[in-house]
Amino acid sequence: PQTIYLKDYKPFGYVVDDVHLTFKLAPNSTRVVSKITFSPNPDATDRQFRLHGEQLKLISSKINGSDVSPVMLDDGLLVDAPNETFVWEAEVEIAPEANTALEGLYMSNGMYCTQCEAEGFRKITYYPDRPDVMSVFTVRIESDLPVLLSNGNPVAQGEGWAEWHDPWPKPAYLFALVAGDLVNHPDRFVTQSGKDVELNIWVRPGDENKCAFGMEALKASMRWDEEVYGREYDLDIFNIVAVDDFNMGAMENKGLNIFNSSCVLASPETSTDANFERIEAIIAHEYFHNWTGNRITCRDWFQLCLKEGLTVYRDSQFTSDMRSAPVKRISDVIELRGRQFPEDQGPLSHPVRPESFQEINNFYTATVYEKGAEVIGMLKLLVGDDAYAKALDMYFDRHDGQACTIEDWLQVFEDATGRDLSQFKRWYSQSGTPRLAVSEKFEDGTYTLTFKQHTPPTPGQDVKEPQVLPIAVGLLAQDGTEVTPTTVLEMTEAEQSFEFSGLDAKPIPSILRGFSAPVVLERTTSREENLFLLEHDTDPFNRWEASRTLAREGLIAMITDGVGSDTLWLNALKTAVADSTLDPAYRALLLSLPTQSELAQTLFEQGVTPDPMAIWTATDTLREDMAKSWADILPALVEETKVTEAFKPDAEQSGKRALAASVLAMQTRLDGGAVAKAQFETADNMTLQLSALTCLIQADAAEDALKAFYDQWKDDRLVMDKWFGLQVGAAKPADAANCAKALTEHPDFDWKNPNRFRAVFGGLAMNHAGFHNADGSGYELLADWLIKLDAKNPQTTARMCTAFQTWKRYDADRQAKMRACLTRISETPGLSRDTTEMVSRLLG
Ligand code: B3K
Ligand code: ZN
Repeated sequence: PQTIYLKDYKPFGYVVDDVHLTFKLAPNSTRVVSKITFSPNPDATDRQFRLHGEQLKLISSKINGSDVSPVMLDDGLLVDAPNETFVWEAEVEIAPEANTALEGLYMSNGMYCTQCEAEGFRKITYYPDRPDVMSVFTVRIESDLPVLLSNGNPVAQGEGWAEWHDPWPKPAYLFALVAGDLVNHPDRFVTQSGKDVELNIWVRPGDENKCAFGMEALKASMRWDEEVYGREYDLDIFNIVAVDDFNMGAMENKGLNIFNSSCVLASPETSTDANFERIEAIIAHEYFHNWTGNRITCRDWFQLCLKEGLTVYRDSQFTSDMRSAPVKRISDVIELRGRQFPEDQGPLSHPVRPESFQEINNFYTATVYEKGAEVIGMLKLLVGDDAYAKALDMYFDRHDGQACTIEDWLQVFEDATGRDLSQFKRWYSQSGTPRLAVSEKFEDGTYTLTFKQHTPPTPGQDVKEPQVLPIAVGLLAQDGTEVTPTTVLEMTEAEQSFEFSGLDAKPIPSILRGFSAPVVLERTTSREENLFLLEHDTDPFNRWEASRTLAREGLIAMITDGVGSDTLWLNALKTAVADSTLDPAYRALLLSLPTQSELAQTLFEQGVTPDPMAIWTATDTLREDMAKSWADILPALVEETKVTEAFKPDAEQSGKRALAASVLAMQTRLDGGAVAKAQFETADNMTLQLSALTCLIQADAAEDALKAFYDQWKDDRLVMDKWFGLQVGAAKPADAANCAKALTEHPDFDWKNPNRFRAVFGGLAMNHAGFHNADGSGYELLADWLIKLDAKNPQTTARMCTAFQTWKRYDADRQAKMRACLTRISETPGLSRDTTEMVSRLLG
């Protein structure tokens, strides 16, 4: 496969003045007629007229009304074109029903829909399918289906057809079309300047009772973007469509967002609190793209973080405002460490702005998204809130309607603040997670913190330069009072010291408050100091971090030295968890343990080969000890977390249920599942039902409940995804692969549906000790199915190959087994470009 480089960027030889598309829909023979006006691009030197196109049957092509005979290429066509404005017309035939890759125009349960980002439009018609080519689109859809949707505003419709016009110039990746037998959940929104916008969520008949929450989230997002960023919606109508077969979460097509049904449909009976929160965030994310992504888009795909990092940052701000800011921050850091750190520390490591790729779909990663958002958070911390607001206003002002780069983005900050951001820019170009070592000194009333930063080599980058690190620090006195409130230290050197003078006694530092930079803090803090911070830190993040560190260190000691649970920590944590003045959601996070994968990574970094089974056992032992030693506080926690009002998926109730779920897990260890069984039987919402079922599975007492759950929910696809996923995810290590295998033989295992495939195999990959079971059965099963899926759906296959990204952490035997699986995948005849690239990077 061909490698594309950032440094090779060249503008297209022509600009597109307008696009007219007519779709004559038919499952196996859809005709797409295009009429596009091109003019020479004054900014380009190369006037080659080459259009992208894949899997298209060209019926006819004309320039200025005369037939032309293009040179047909593997990935498009080439024609002699005039060096002046001209009209290109083409008719192509495509087969949506045969499209199992779910990219381009495809069918899902009788409904037509599209997914064009990143390079799917070229499967719809011949076009310069690149984000810097922007145009106004007019679309005519001809079909007998009752609902026909595209971008922009509706222009006209009649029996069997509809026309849409999108006045905002956009790249082809934001094009969308939907046609189906759909019903809508309608609403309206009046923008801050008084414009009335029609809102709809379109779903399959039967799902209309699952739209209300998403609609509220949409309106809240629209209001929030006006209030916080001054961004108003810009069309007469905003449509959201739910589709069952979708490769990712959702897509921000202009005026017509398309969602994986799992990311928009919600009801108390079928969705957990976590589902509700995720849906709210994704609806916000896609909506926020209207400005950060659509009005201002990316020049090329290397700049993906320009829209994704910023939009993730914005959606996390939104969630912090809607719910609890500390809880959101901690959850984001758990995610970052769980998904981005392993990526950045393994063979798939790449910069936030990659410099080359073979298949761009492989770079919609935690690094581009989540680390990309962290970079913006650091920038805001460094320049301050006011300067951030000023820079953003300038960004929208200066670049509206353009396709931009990271250079444009940073320039705005330089112009707004007068700062030189050339060193900061390394965050976009250097891959890997910086490690930050700290030492301290106290002398004559002056406390000195000395930091050393170091980023280990990553693929293609052996040497790293120091990065700008905003390090938020607070100092506490021995009695727990704060002597120095949070101060942001700006580290720019490889090694740098910061002094705090005028202190009476040596303080206790609270370093990297709020996780102010995405680094690994290498500080051997004594157990006493962490216990102190767990009790006294005023920064909620670092208070949580202290407990997490104690948990991790305790578990590592149990694994490597065979010691018992850290009872001092368990007691301190018990006090915090019993403290009813603390937010229940926060307490639930306080008592969550580091993941087994995180423990494996820590051991690996300490030079110890992680044994997944030993990690599982230590975790299980600790949970057992926690349940036993906290038995006396459980009844009060049960009382405190009872929700008596009607179900609401808000921060308050979901926090209580989150804490209650942890309590139930402890109770189950003590009573074998009696309380969980009762809860399962009486639960009137999915959060309670599922937490009970999880406990029963872990107590080996779930046989009846699993059957009852199946009977109750067999007709609800999204709930059945949970049923599939939970069984594998919660299976005992030795059973996980067998469980997954048995489920693949279940009649409801529709493996071509990405949600169902991910339920089973995502569940397996997340079951650390199960996936890494010593006999290699987890690896083999996953490899078998990845090979099978690749022939149908390369994108989802390639993404799931990341299950192997940590293979170098483990012992020689496991490494050999994983390498053999990866090699077997790579040797599959006809393997997709997507999976080929992933496997070759993984094998390094
Ligand atoms: N921009 C889309 C993701 C497209 C993924 C293409 N493989 C959704 C989002 O980030 O909002
Ligand atoms: Zn996005």
